[in-house]
Amino acid sequence: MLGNNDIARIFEEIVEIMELRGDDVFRIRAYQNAARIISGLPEPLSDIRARGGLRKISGIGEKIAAKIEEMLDTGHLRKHDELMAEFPAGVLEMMTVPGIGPRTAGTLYRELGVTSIDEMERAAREGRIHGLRGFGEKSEAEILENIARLRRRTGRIPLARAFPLAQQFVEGLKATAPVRDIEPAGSLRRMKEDIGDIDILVTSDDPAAVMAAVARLPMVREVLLTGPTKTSVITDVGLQVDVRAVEPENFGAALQYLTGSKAHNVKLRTLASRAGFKLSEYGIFRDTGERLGGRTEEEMYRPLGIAVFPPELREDRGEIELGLKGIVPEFVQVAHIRGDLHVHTDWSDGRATLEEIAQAAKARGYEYVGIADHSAGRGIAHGLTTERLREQMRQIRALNDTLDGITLLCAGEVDIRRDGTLDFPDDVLAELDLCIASVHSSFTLSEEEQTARVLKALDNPYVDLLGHPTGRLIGEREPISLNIRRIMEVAAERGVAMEVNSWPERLDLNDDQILLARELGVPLMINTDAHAVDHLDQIRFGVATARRGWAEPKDVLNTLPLEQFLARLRRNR
Ligand code: DGT
Ligand code: CA
Ligand code: CA
Ligand code: ZN
Repeated sequence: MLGNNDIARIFEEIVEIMELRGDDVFRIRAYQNAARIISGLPEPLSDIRARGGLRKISGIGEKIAAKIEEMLDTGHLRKHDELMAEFPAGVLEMMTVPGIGPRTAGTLYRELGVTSIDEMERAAREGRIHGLRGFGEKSEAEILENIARLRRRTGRIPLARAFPLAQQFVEGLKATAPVRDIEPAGSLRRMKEDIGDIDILVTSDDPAAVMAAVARLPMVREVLLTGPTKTSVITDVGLQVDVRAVEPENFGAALQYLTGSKAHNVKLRTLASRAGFKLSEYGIFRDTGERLGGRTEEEMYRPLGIAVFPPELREDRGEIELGLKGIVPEFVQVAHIRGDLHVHTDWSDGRATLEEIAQAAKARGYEYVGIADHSAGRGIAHGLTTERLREQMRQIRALNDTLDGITLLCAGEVDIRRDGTLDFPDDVLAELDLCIASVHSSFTLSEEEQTARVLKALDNPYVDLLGHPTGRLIGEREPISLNIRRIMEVAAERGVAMEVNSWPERLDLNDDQILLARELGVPLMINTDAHAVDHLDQIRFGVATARRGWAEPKDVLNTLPLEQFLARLRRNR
């Protein structure tokens, strides 16, 4: 059963293809109006039809009404299918490039056989466009420039950058518009590591006022579209934000729908329809049309006998099956974390002093915090020599005597050299409370060499934790080639923990790898890799990633009280 959004989208695609074909503008306009009207309707088209109201919607004529009926009955539209078959899908996508309208896209397709943005870029680079009628060298250069602009605009953004932006929207709208409920949905609510666009859902007594307020927010650079219940904007960092207003009694339904993921929704809807229910962004219904709920997310799942899983886990990785049994495990939360073990200070490349870190950790309710400055092999990071590390350990132990309610641990982030040996001698490693071993160089070794290198490091009996195991930097550096399963098997066997590094560009291990680590019995630690006091708050991104990997408190060593935590370290086992 298609919802209003689906039907509006189909009409929008018809408009795009008719424009490509050069069809009559008046015929096109009918579809354009239909899409706009439908996306603004407060009620499902199926309901409107059921009470005979389809043809009474202002602006919807007989022809459009019949097409809506066809879509409601069959799930698709013949005319749409036929039109879609006329052009490769990539040609439609070409029109998402700023400045590329249907006329340009159509010409490039017909004259040069160009069927995608990539091919369009290549044609412009090779100078094949400026010979065509109506195209000069200037328009060719503009095409390249606009493709680059689009790439910047549609590039996915790391969660940690999108997250504060969403908060600014929420705070900004609360301050300037009459919002009641307001909640980010989509991939941001699921805390996915990168975000395509931000989806925000609101209820209000005056949705139009909220829509107007969205366009006035200071971080908005461009308004893409604005209507009575939906506004889409581009922010100054190039990220799109969609704000939708819904009726309060539909809030849970819309939140559930817009949180997704798509895979979770598709599975849920299939299951629902087999059991004689229908789910949409307007609520949960029986086949007879009776509405069972939709004010809260809980109301959407309860009639199906499925327990509600936290948003981070809604990726169709087994949560629906487990929810059907009524089981929702308790997943790790920030409040479970009793200490951050990977913190840099001004002894190496960090900014804060030992005292500042101790106080900041205590203020966050921690019991312990691990000072993990770099070893000397990492020239760029003012790494510690053996002598300096011993001096730091003396100071930490002296400081602990003066501290109340927080314990500093002597950790150390020792470099794994290219040959797998470590940067500090064993007798120094033995004096630490805990040792983190990390790769910071030779990122391009083959999988065989890289795996052997890390396994060699795990041979050292003092290595308690493998730091940011894959070394990836999201959007900057690929993960090193590792046989991660092999590494995990060895880590599990020896009781070496693996890190969930919360640094926004790292999130390393990632969610999939955390799932694997749990399956293989590898203990985890969630740390921030903080280089300043404020970075300690980034723990939330590591915790969210761990939740996406289904981690429970028992899987995460630094949820344990100090004594038990120390007892679980490899060196003390
Ligand atoms: P993003 O924006 O690419 O980071 O990822 P999402 O998950 O935020 O995706 P988005 O913004 O395209 O759509 C928001 C939610 O809407 C998505 O999580 C689930 C729902 N949704 C989107 N497309 C479909 C669909 O075709 N079927 C169903 N059932 N739900 C969909
Ligand atoms: Ca989204
Ligand atoms: Ca979206
Ligand atoms: Zn590191």
